[in-house]
Amino acid sequence: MTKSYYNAIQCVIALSVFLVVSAIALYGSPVNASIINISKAGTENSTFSDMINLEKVLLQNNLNLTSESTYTKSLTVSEYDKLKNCNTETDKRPTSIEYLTFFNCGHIVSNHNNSESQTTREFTLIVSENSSIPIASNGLIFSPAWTFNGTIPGPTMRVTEGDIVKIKVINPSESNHTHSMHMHSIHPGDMDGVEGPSGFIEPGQNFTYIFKAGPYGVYPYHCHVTPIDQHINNGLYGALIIDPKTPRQNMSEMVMMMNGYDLDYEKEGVGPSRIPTPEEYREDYMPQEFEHGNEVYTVNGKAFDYMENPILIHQDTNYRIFLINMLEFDQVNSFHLHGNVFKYYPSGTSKTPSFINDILTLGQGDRGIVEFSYPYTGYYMFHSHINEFSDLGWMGLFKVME
Ligand SMILES: [Cu+2]
Repeated sequence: MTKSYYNAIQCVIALSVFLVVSAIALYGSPVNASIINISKAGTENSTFSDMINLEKVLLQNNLNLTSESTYTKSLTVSEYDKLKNCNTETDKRPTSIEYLTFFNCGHIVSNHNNSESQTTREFTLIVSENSSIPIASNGLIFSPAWTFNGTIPGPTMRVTEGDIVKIKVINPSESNHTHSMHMHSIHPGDMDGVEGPSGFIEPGQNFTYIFKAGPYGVYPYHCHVTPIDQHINNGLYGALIIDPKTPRQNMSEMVMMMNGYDLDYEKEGVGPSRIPTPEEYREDYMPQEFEHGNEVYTVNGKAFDYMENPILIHQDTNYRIFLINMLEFDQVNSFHLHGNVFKYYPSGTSKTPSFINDILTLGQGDRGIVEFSYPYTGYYMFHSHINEFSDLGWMGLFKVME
């Protein structure tokens, strides 16, 4: 890390300490404010300063984590959604800070058939090819970005295993390209976003993807129209969380989507999206070498966002990260947590961790669940251990308080 960054960190720390002290003086102990009843999660008004937005968000949502909660009675859909911190403002476009804890659980339609109840969750994703996305605090704007619902990454859709999921993807008539949505997880081929109508939503058209959610886990979704690297680089992707019917251990949860931006993709040329023909090969002609590469790397869309706005968490408290790698052009990405180790659940498809580590290396599209608790207070970095990526934006800070 460069000296200027250490200086920046010191400034951030000094400013944050000042804000915290001021907030405590004004509003009382943040520790007391953070302990709220599970049944009130997501509805309690924060008593913390608005100046530290993320702290407010996390304090609002911090559940009582002193017990190792297990669930013996079955929860209603609305109880479970409250526990999962589902945001009711499904039309809202979260900022990159809000994105961390912003779960869109869709519009719920419940059907009761005798003793069986079936939950259907409906989502709408509207494509834009003309979005402007702030990707760094220095004023850098990614434009024109292609987005689902106006943000990069697109909305985090959160459902429960067994739910019927309906995702309507609208490609407006102003678009110049065909798009689609391909989500990982189990579903029929005609809902896969590749072949047939699900794979080619032309401008002015829409398609509704319908599937029964399963298995539980954490998945990416993204446009699957060729050249896919262009459609992904421009921003058409997001996270899909399928929760188990019986909840995981209760803890505060975050989404971290690792991505990058090739800012001059169009100038460098679109592709490659095909192999050479036999004639081209015989004539010693090979398609142009494309040198696509990212100039900016982030977690959740904006470079250095969580360095400039450290994420407040508490000592001896459990946290869960749904971590997804949507980086294009680089073979791998990594996640390293300072001063700690974490449990890792590949793809989140098991409740038993596969290993305990302080670093995780993921290929394109790979993802999983990270869980940890800090025994000591202090500031701790999390970042790609590929230091080029860190220097170009992919680093953040946890501020661990008592
Ligand atoms: Cu597309």
